[in-house]
Amino acid sequence: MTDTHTTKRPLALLGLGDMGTVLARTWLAADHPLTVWNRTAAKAEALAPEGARVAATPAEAVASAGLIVLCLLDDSTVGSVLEGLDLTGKDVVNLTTGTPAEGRARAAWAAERGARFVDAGIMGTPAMVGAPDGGAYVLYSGSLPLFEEHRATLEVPAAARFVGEDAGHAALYDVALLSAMYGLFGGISHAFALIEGEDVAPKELAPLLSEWLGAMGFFVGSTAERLTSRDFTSGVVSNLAMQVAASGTLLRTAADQGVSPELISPYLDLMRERLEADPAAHGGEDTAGALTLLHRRSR
Ligand code: FVH
Repeated sequence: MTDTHTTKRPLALLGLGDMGTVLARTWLAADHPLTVWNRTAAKAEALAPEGARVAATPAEAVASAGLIVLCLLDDSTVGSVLEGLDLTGKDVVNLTTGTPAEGRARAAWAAERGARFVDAGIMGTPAMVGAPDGGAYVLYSGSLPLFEEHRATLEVPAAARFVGEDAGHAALYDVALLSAMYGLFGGISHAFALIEGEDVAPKELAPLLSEWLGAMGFFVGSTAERLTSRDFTSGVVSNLAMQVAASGTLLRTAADQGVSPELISPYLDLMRERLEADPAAHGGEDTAGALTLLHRRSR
């Protein structure tokens, strides 16, 4: 049976932290029958006036519905909260952030207990979830039948994107996106550090920085194409040799401004290493070629 807004089946939500509470409120506002449980009971009881049924224990919450949604601190908390409960015939959706390995292990764990399982990664903050045009979305992977059956319910708080039947893939995409975000935050932080102490207000740099980062967004698609083709040289406009030479300017400016290069030097070092390995072969490449060194380092 496909879930629609006219057949709102009950769901249970375990975990009412900042994110879980917002999720609960969006389902309640959309008139979904909702049972909630939280370790700190006051957070669950606060939702009763909005229509939530409050479960005294995780077992009571799990028994109340076929769809069980988890939004807990981490994977070990999921394991401890669900320990010993009867999950036979349940559909478990895990919105708790974890690693791909944890997602796969939790899927196997759920299957052993007779449950269907989907792991998920929430791409958004609590303020973005449930807000019209808030921009949040949730990555899902694992049981496609579960996802399709409950899609309408899952789309109430935020848009849903199914990324495959490997239960580890939602976490993989999630961590990839978050990792890119922190690289971006690092570069932005370095840029603002450079102007500190100068007669430049952060608000003067900010619009130029936003515009520049937007213009550099092409690197996402071009890198994907180069990794697919393994062609790092065709159509290169700013080659590795030039960029390594220019990186000296970045490092000297950081030194002159009294700013540690620690947030940008790892990528600059990687470019230099790629070039120095074989200047003739790699000097004409796009910088995307440098990332081929990363896997070797982690092994
Ligand atoms: N908040 C955010 O911006 C991000 C957005 C992206 C996704 N993350 C992940 O979502 C999960 C929940 O995040 P949260 O923001 O709700 O986190 P907290 O407010 O810290 O709430 C944690 C809940 O977990 C419960 N909990 C913690 N430890 C235990 C335990 N040992 N046994 C039972 N429950 C536990 C906690 O209960 P309480 O402290 O209220 O009693 C909260 O319900 C998370 O994976 C993020 O990475 C959020």
